[in-house]
Amino acid sequence: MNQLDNQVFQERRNNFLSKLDGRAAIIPGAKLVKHHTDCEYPFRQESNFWYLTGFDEPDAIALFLSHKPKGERYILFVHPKNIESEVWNGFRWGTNGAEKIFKADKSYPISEFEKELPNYLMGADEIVFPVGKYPEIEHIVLSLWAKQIDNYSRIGRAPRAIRPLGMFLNQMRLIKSEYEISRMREAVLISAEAHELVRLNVGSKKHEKQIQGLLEGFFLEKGARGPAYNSIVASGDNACVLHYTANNSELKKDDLLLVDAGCSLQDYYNGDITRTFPIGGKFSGEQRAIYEIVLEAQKKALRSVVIGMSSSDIHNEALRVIIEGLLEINLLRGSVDEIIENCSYKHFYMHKTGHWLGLDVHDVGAYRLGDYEVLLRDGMILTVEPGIYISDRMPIPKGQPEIPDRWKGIGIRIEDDVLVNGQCPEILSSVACKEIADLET
Ligand SMILES: [Mn+2]
Repeated sequence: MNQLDNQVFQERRNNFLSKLDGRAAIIPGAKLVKHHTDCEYPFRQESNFWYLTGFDEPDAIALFLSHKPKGERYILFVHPKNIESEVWNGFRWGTNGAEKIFKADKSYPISEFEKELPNYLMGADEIVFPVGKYPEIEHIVLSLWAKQIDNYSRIGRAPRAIRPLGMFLNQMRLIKSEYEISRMREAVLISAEAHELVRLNVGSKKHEKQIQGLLEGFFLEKGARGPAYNSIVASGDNACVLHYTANNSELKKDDLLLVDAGCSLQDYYNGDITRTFPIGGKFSGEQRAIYEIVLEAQKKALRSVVIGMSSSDIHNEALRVIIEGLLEINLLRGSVDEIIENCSYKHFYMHKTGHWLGLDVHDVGAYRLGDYEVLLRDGMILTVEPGIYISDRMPIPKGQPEIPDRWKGIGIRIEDDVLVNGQCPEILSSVACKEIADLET
């Protein structure tokens, strides 16, 4: 780990520890997940654990102890050095590396977690732990806590509650630092370049899988870990399946191709971009009409990514344009307000217009706090991704017209990644073309 990265993680830990204010946090890292028999999926560190440690090995556990004096606040439990295991499965940092390179105040082998935990929890006001996700660790934490509560009547001190981690970390992760913004720029740029590569080479490809290969090969070539999520390569009617990841159809030149894909960097920052374009290089009249509506909706929504607006403001901007557009071509009937009121647009547009983006593709952070909308602030990064999907899978809402066949099988989404920057939203994914003139050949 280089000095800059070390400083970044150190600052996050200091900030987190000050928010803990007398509490002890127990944060497990990710485990390897079995794919089949003795083969595993590629390791993916848990995002909160990564955010605070930068430590990329499985099964580790971090303690953050804001009630302890300096020099005893950051504890890492890791796999110890073991030459035989390392010959089979690769290098480990061990407890020495955890202390020297990753700056833990103290590190132990994972097997000592249960033995060491009581000392470290002693004196904490509350415990911060992600309940319900790590049964083996939770069992240890809860039985220890039960003992401490039993002792309360004798010694007058025990953690009084267990609180969720998100209360202390989500807000920090939601606002991206300059360092994180630069990492996000890189993740999104590689993702956008991959979309360009796909569009420019679609003519020589015959199958959705080949497009997936092109995208994901490019991610690896650029030094990313791979796709941030299962790439969606959806031609024709497949695009009306929102999470279509089978990618097993042949490409037809009269169809549109919807590609929703982004890369994940070595340090897990993610891009998430969608483009839709005609495979044969020319939109049909119907495809063009729908594309124009989605593009206009997306541009309107993008303009509202400014300080003080909320996610639902952005959604409503896009939604109105989509409904107006569909009214104009007689795919909807009624007034805009009435259609919004009774949700009779949802057979065409059934998702929201975006989400936070960062270390998680659907990044942490609330969109509402009870009755209040979370308002945009500088340093937030979100996607803006309206779409229209015309298929006969969904029932037609009461009072709405039947869909003529010529419209069916058109699925279009346009998704950019945007940094909130005062009154001037910065579109990080603008390298990927979306104007009709650029998509037609
Ligand atoms: Mn998205």
